[in-house]
Amino acid sequence: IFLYISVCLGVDYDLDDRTGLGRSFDGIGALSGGGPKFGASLQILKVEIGGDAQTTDGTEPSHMHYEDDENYFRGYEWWLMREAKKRNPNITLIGLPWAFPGWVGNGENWPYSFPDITASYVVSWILGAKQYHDLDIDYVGIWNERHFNNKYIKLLRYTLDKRGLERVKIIASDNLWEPITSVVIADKELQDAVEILGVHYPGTNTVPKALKTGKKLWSSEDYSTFNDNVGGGCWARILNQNYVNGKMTATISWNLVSSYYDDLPFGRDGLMTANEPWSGNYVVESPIWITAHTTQFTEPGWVYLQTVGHFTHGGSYVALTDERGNLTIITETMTHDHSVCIRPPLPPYNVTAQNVTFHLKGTFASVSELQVWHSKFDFKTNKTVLFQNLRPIKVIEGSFSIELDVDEVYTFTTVRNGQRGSYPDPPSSAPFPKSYKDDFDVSGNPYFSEAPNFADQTGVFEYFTNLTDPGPHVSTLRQVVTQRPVTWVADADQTISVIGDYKWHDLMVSCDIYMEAVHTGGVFIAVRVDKGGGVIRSTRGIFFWVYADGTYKVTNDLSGMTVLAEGLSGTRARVWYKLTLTVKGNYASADLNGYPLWKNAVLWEPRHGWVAIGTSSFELAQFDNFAIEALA
Ligand code: 147
Repeated sequence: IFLYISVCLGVDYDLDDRTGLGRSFDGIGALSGGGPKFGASLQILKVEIGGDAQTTDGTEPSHMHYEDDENYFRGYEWWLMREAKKRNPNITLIGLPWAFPGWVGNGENWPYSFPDITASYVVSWILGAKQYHDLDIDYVGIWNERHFNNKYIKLLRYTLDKRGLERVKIIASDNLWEPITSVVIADKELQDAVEILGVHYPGTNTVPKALKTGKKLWSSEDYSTFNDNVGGGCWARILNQNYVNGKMTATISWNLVSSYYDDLPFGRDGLMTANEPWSGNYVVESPIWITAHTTQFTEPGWVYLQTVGHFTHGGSYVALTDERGNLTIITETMTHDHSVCIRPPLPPYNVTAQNVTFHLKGTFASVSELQVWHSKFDFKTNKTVLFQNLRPIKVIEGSFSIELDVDEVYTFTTVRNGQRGSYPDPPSSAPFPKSYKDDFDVSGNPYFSEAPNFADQTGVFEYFTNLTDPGPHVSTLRQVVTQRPVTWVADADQTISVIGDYKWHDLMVSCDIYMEAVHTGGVFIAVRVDKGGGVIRSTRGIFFWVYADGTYKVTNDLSGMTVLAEGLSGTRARVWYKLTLTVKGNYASADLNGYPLWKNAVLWEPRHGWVAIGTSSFELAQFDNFAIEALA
């Protein structure tokens, strides 16, 4: 009877500002978009400060490959930030390094031995953003999920101030709550240098000490969950509960868009998917619409009410105000199994259907009507609805009731300009073309420094113009990293960029190659390449190498441990050669400049994988007239 009454009559929840407000909201964002009142309407864009090293699904180029080098037009992040600002001029921008070029570490795999060099390197990136792209970076981090260093953080603050960048604030330390929290508490100077305590995958919780610092608390990286409807559920739960449980006022998704090959690590762990540049197909997944439930009806600078919390029968609610009478309430009733994120483990809990009554008090007592937006995940049938505009709800004498089912998200808001937006259907999905060519001939200043569809896994491959070469190889692709970077994970000792369809097994690949390292140079083309990302060192495949010492090799792995064949090739540096590798079933063969060099190498594993190009060490080398004919 009690249960019956509680379900029937519901439970009451006050939304009240008379006893003061909660923390100021800083936004919802994603790593590496925007758009006021359209789709996800992101409020924060966080990007990697490229460090020439592997950082999960590939490498991103540094603005300073070498000590005497500066270029603020590499990679895709500048373009991305500019496009984001066009859509939302107020979007908050954050930069964070995962890795650093080798010279920053001066030979050590460590960025803090010469902290002044590291600080000036990072500040250069912020200055370049302004000078070349008119982008104001708002926040900068230390070293993603790696050690921080007191002296470095203070020096970074000092260097920013000295260069007129007082407005750029520091986030630390993009790892766990500790040790940064204790160190900040113990060191007054560090306290002044750090603006935000940014933590990764906090599982919606904080620690008492972090609250005691009085700093803003952010979930500066979160989500990383496969973007199906359970991923949407994860995102809905943490967006609310990161504040309710952990007083975190910003949540940033790793990642923004899954625009990398599905078979690289953490495939489809983005808010949406767009990973077929050859077809143009993309999929707007549920996390986009879950984001909109908050972002379309709030702005950074709005303030959470203190009266936020958990519903009696599971789920949570938050409420925010602009302190000028507007009110936005977001509820979520995600069940455990439909909202598990990649990490940390989610302790069991129960959610059931329930009737809730909100009482609007204080400033909000006079609200008479609220706009209603609704999502409901249906895991049994295909009746999931996402971000639907329902009829406004009347608020009678400051109160309204709503029947909440499980796995639902509602927004109740005084903000009237939310919109689902519309867009034409994307092109259909299609496999990577079986016949593919790139001569890397890009006229003028190409918009991107990297060639389409190539995904660098160690080293950086860039468009290059041979100013002194009158011949056919004026425009090439060049591997440019010449020293092992200060790494984030274990990059290979070789450089490698992958391309194509992971399912390919029988194919012919050809490429013109040019070694620049005299005597020590080496380059390869490869097929059936089976791994990328953080495990790149153990990648296997069929690798055809030629060396500047006049030899060739066929190996079964990138590291060259398993040699299938070797011999003399007569190859040397500073001469162009055409390499052709053909693999069918259990046999491989290769041509050099159109003449057979070796044949009938016997292959067992891997059975399929990407195509790749690369070099035998961190060395300069060029590639041209790349071509694939996939047979199956
Ligand atoms: C994070 C990284 O910061 C991201 O670049 C990306 O790699 C992301 C993928 O989920 O993961 O790093 C973590 C890797 C492992 C754990 C936590 C964060 N972990 O095992 O707890």
